[in-house]
Amino acid sequence: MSNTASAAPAPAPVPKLILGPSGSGKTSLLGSLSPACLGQEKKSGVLQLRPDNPETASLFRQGRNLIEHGRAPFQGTETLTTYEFSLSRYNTGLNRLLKGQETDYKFIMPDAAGGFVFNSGMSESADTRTIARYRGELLDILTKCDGLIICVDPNNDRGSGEFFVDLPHFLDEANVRRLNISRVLVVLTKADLYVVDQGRNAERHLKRLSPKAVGLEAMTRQTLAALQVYLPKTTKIGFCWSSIYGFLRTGEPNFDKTNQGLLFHPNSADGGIGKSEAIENWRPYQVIEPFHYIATGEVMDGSIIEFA
Ligand SMILES: Nc1nc2c(ncn2[C@@H]2O[C@H](COP(=O)(O)OP(=O)(O)O)[C@@H](O)[C@H]2O)c(=O)[nH]1
Ligand SMILES: [Mg+2]
Repeated sequence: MSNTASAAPAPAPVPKLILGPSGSGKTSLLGSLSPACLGQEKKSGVLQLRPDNPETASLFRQGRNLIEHGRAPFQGTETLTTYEFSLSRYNTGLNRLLKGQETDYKFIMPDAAGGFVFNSGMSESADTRTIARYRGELLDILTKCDGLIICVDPNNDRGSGEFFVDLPHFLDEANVRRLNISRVLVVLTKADLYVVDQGRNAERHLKRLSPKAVGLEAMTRQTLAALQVYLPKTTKIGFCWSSIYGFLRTGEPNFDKTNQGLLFHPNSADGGIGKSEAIENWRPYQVIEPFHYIATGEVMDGSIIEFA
């Protein structure tokens, strides 16, 4: 065989990791990425989403029902689940010359009930062996990954604290000195809820609120500094808003506080609206952008404020 060299498999892509306190909206964000990608081909250019394990395939299937049912149908995970998926981009222009026809980006998201990931969240129902294995896997991904998304719910001023104390603790206990992460993105989830009192002004109001200022307050500047100890000086840190429900064209959140779901959808109590109208109405706010940024380093539509 003369061309064995060219037939060698491409090296496995370095993973990107998604973390965040329990209840911060990780599963919802990932579940809604699937319908968001389907509906926004033009916006994302040529990004394609692929589940890499059965759990993720199932989550993506549930995600495609989001509009039909009007709410994120993602139950809290009872067990430790690791979601794995890939985003691939068909390169055009200069990128195509430099990187070839397609680039694959691999993402991993550990998810579990009750925080779990670190000491303070440990569930009493899980056995120590499971916890040890899980922590080992997490450490392995943390030390390998080159991009990190941290989900933070800015509406919850109590929930995130422990997580941000525990993450540096975890690294310290494991004797980690430096992570090889080139980009960290703090995603402020449930943005619709943060401005829900603004009515039709909500989307406009949100655009004026700095995700960096709100993000630093939510996670505190000190905990960011504690994390930065483990990051190279060159690591870029970004902040962005995100909402899986998004905003109607009138500017108000497409979120019904009473029913905890979309304002209008085919199965709503008042008889609902047609599916195509519901799809037309559903404009998730910056759901693709965080993943696109962590994968490529490119900021779509000014969605992300970079810090470092
Ligand atoms: N209003 C609103 N609620 C959200 C959004 N994303 C998630 N939620 C809700 O927040 C809760 C926790 O979300 P979940 O994805 O389970 O968080 P996880 O524990 O980090 O995986 C659920 O009740 C979701 O429906 C959002 O963009 N807007
Ligand atoms: Mg979850």
